[in-house]
Amino acid sequence: MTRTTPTPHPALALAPEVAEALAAGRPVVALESTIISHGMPYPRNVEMAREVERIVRDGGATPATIAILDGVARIGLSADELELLATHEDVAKVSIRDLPHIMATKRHGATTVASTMRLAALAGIKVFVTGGLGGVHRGAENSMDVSADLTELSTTDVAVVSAGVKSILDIGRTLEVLETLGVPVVTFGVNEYPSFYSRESGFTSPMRSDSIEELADMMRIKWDLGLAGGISVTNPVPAEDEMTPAEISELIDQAVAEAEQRGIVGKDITPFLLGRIVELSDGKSLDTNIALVRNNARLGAALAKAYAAVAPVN
Ligand code: PSU
Ligand code: MN
Repeated sequence: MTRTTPTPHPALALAPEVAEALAAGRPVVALESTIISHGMPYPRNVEMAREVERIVRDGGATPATIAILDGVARIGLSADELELLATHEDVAKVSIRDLPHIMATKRHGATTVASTMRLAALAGIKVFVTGGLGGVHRGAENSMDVSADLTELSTTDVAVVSAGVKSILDIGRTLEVLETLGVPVVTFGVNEYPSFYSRESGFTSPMRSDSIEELADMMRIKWDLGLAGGISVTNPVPAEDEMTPAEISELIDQAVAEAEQRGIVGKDITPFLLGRIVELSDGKSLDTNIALVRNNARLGAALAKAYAAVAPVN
């Protein structure tokens, strides 16, 4: 049987190795860039970006970091381009609605979970690794601040590997919205839904799987049934790297209070909170963040390989 692969959307610029891997039906893992430009300080951000690509390669898959450079949607970046995203002072945070504007004005943009998912899907990539998902913000019952990551998960056929939802967000309401949107939330290897920095959240995960092959089967079955949208694969931070809720929760409360006092709203909230938590924890939260992204890259590469083995031949 010969495999023909869907042609990537013509507006995208694929790195040659990514194009070759996709054409051959080999596993590819998408990676986001907001985490580089707006999620971590330099130089740890670019070190993390390079290391995650190496982990994906060591796991037998091709990494494809996604960003907008000079208005072009790029799938797979060079080392110099990762450095640019980590250092350039004018890289916009680009979620779904920002894509047309950044592309029309030919600027640089770092893509969030939502926009990375969409561009990955347009390229034909089915597995995407990140750190944390956006979600329902605390106080969203008044502010209506709900990340477009959630609506994107309801429509775009990509499995997103994350370490859960940070408690800078309202985890319970985020899980409720994901249920309403028909998004499977499946946690790998444990019953409790993790909260990014911690393996605990106080919420039981809606689903659990102990096998990567089973996760790949969920992807195949969901899309074969015509159930549009993604799957949130949740991978708890390794125990040796976690910060307990007792360690982190006061720092988060303080950062959230400061954001409120300073009137920070909208897309600036998440980068502000992440930066403040790194400062307030003397860098410990950054170590945890990097450790959980590494861990997700290992699972994502294995999942991309397992899915390539069961994916339908087009
Ligand atoms: N959580 C992190 N690091 C990040 C983000 C979330 O630990 O960098 C980024 C992701 O790109 C995510 C985005 O998609 O923040 C969500 O932002 P918003 O709430 O504005 O949609
Ligand atoms: Mn928001």
